[in-house]
Amino acid sequence: MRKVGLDDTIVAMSTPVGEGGIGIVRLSGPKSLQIADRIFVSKDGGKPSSYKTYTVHYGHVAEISSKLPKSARRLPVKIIDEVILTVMRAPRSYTKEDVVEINCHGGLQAVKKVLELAVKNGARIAEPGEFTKRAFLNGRIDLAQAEAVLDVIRAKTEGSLKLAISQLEGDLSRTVDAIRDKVIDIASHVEASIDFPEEELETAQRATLAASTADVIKKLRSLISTYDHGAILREGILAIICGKTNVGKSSLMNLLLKRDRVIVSPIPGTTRDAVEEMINLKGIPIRLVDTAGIVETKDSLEREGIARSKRYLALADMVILVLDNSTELDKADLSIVDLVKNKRKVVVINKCDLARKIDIKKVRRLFEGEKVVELSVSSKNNIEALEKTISELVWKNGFSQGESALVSNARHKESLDKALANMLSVKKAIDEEVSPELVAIDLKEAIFNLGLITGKSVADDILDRIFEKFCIGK
Ligand SMILES: Nc1nc2c(ncn2[C@@H]2O[C@H](COP(=O)(O)OP(=O)(O)OP(=O)(O)O)[C@@H](O)[C@H]2O)c(=O)[nH]1
Ligand SMILES: [Mg+2]
Repeated sequence: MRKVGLDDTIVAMSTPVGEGGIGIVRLSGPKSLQIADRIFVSKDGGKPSSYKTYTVHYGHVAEISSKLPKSARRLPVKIIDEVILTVMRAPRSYTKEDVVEINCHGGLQAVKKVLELAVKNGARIAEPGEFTKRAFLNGRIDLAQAEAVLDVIRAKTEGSLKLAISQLEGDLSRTVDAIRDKVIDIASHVEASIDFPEEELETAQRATLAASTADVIKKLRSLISTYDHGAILREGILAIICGKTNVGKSSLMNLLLKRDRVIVSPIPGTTRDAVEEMINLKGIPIRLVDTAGIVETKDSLEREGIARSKRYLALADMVILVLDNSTELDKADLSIVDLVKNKRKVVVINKCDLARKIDIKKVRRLFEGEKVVELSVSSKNNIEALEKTISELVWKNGFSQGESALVSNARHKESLDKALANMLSVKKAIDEEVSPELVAIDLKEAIFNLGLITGKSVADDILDRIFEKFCIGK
């Protein structure tokens, strides 16, 4: 991302590219109202720069002749679109700057023309995420909240949305800042003993510091432990349906997707390529992958498909291993059992509507301690049990959302891990009665690392990396 200041006025299309009911062009910056004056002709005769904040006005975006005297009623030379214009004055706007939003008719051409006209009159096309970046730089939201904006946009399930909104509201930031304040408090005591050497850390003081440090460590550990859940809600999990050919993997994929996405047929080797789709299973975003049945084959196409299945398996967070109730367990089944040995998995015995040939006792022995669900995709029997089992496996340590702040972003987790390492080293130094100078260094680092999360300490390149993931216009 280009280095940009806050002194210019940016413009972007804030709705997705394409046809829609409306298309919104958003301006933000010190010249937003002036630029709007130059491109908007209202029905009420007023000018955007004279409008009150949070007011909505009907009119036209048009090329306006600059030759007319200022006092004359401005006449459009060329009308571009019929629009609704909203004014949100600084500091009560998304960016804390003067913001003008123009609701155009939702065709690409109209929006493009309005954008061009705004640029011609002094605005600059915004970088991805620049509106949100300004909201951060102008102090309306902190960095973790800015990142949550993107999570809200990308939320895959209700659970992901709830988490993102909670972070946008500042729940995580408050928790992190509270821990950071505690570390600052510890650091101030340690610094005092450096500045006044006669106040060398006494035993009693050492004990208090050790206790506060232990408390911070406990809080950090507890926050870090929420990452497993948080990351699942934010990123989803990768679940792979695997098994030998013809056991009903694609049929199961279609059933869980609730639509006929993949081809199902009685011919073994139907699925040649891995097919990935997102599902929402009891609020868990799952990237579900149907794979080619794994068998020994001389067919080169099928072999490539199987190689793909194996690559996917290596990445899987969870495996749904499908066996066929109506056939005996054979070498093909057993070779896959071996492949998924160390994976978190659910074993599905499909086609339970047909006469049993599979040795169920042997299956249970093979997968001792793991979940085995008997079902029939054809008769939709016991599917609810499968969904429940998958959900229990995902939340294997039990989980009820909403009780505390959750960490879901890998960047936040990394900073918390570093801060924890710093604090463990502080604890060790206090216990070993190391000089306060050394303790102070680790404390400073912990404060820095915690500050990275909310953006209290942050480098430009980190900012750039965060905001370039955003869409233009946000
Ligand atoms: N009776 C019965 N037949 C089923 C059931 N599930 C799937 N089938 C049938 O089994 C055959 C194979 O199903 P698919 O879903 O294509 O199997 P697959 O595992 O994806 O097969 P490959 O892609 O070839 O590896 C089809 O004829 C399905 O209609 C079931 O629960 N009961
Ligand atoms: Mg298939």
